[in-house]
Amino acid sequence: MTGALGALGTLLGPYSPVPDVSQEGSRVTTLFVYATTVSAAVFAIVVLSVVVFALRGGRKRISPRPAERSLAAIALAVAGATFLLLDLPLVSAAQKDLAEVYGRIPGGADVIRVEVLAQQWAWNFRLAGNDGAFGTPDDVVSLNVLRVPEGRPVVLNLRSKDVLHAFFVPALRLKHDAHPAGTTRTWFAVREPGTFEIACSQFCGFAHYRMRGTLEVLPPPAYARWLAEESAESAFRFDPANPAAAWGWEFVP
Ligand SMILES: [Cu+2]
Repeated sequence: MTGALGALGTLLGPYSPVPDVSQEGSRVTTLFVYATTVSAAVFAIVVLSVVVFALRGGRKRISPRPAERSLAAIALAVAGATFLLLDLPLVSAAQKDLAEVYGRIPGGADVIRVEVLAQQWAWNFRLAGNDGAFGTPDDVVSLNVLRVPEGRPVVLNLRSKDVLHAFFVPALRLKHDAHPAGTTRTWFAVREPGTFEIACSQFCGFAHYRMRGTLEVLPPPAYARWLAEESAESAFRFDPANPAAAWGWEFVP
């Protein structure tokens, strides 16, 4: 959303129960706050009209025709206002956000690439190691913990081993499906170091509530050090006979 409205998310993001720490998440906060505020206003107008007409009709016994006409006029005004103030701005803002951010996956040397394999009920993460290629012994694989550097774009490839899951990081205002029929893609960038919750937002079986992970955002030098050490360690420990080491795919850029 542009202009003053666009500042809504930036203004209110830090005061949300889960503060927004992502580069583009304020766009989602803006849409959410705007939709909630306008819907609440429309709801109040509708309830107020119903109450006023009920009281007036009961007291004065006015003839039904003018009352019907007034009600129809109010209904038309509310519907028109909803369309002009809620639907149109939301659709156009969402289209703009899609075109500018969510529909455009960043590329280039700066990008951190991660393969995410969801399963009942855990998250598997794979980073290309020191050689920069996926499917090699120095890949860094982790369970339920994703480490990324602050400030750099992180592109995810998501798949599922079994049923539909959804990768959800409330602090990033990011939610994306992972399904077993193919690869889905999304991206994010985090503005500050810290530890944030990863959840599954798609009901995926009886232990769905336990499908949680942690996003650890490190300052870039600490991340580079950690990746280099972990990658060397992975190459050292690599066991080709272990089938758990073999998941992964050709990264879809
Ligand atoms: Cu799940």
